[in-house]
Amino acid sequence: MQQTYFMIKPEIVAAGDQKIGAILDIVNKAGFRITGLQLRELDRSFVEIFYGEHSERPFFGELCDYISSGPVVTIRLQRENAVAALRELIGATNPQEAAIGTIRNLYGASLANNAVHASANTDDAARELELFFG
Ligand code: FUP
Repeated sequence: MQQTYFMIKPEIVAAGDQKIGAILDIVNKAGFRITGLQLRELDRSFVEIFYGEHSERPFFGELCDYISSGPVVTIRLQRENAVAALRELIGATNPQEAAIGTIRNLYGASLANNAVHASANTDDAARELELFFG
């Protein structure tokens, strides 16, 4: 059974519990089991490590400011083929390009505020799970 890292971003948490519940329901109905979950505020320096692969990109500063701007929900998920299945369930990075019914299509506001994060591949999943869950 594979594990992956999933995160609900600050604007969704700030909007209230209903959206968190709705997103977790989608994930649950897709056959994922939640094996770890925390509501956390992330230090900017921690976010810089998490998004380290983007450190040279022009949006890096705003991305780190945003993710450290308020509480996020950090989640460990388990399922067969979890990494690829969760990426499909969340949809494209830009909500305007995300397939109908995906989480980013339903809850994402913009490229910068795209509701959720999911590990991009199995190496990232291992690194991100270690970072958040040890
Ligand atoms: P994803 O793996 O789908 O989360 O996408 P990326 O790793 O490419 O990007 C990480 C985050 O950076 C995205 F969730 C949103 C943000 N981003 C921007 O704000 N501007 C961009 O041009 C690209 C990404």
